[in-house]
Amino acid sequence: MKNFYLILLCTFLLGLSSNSEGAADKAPNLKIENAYIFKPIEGSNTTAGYGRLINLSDEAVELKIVSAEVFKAVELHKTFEKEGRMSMEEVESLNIPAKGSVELKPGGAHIMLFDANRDLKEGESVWVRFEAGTSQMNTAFKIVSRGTQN
Ligand SMILES: [Cu+2]
Repeated sequence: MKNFYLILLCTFLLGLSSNSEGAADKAPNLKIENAYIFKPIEGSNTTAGYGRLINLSDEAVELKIVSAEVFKAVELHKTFEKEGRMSMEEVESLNIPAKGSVELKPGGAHIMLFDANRDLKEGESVWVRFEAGTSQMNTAFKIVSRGTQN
């Protein structure tokens, strides 16, 4: 339920997000495992996505989010606790250490997806585009129901 509250909070933080269509070069030294997006709750078209970001290279990477299929705007968010309440804020990028990984998970860092232009079905996949330095990568995120993943 805490996460549900966070999602609601995010609907108030709607901002503008860039949607540039750049070159789709692969970023072979990066991969995202267990990538999933919660199906938006009834009456909402905003949701969040998670997964494990893995950097296979010898250099740290600053990962940014570029765009997502179906959704009008995307942001990277970090969650923090302030005076006993969970809140979140947009961050420009996430640092993934050399040969390291960062876990996006409920209650932690996540991708925030705004304004879906259609209903999403459980089990379908949505492409999300990320950028690391000069390269970009697309990753398929699976739509799952809240409660089936943690
Ligand atoms: Cu958020």
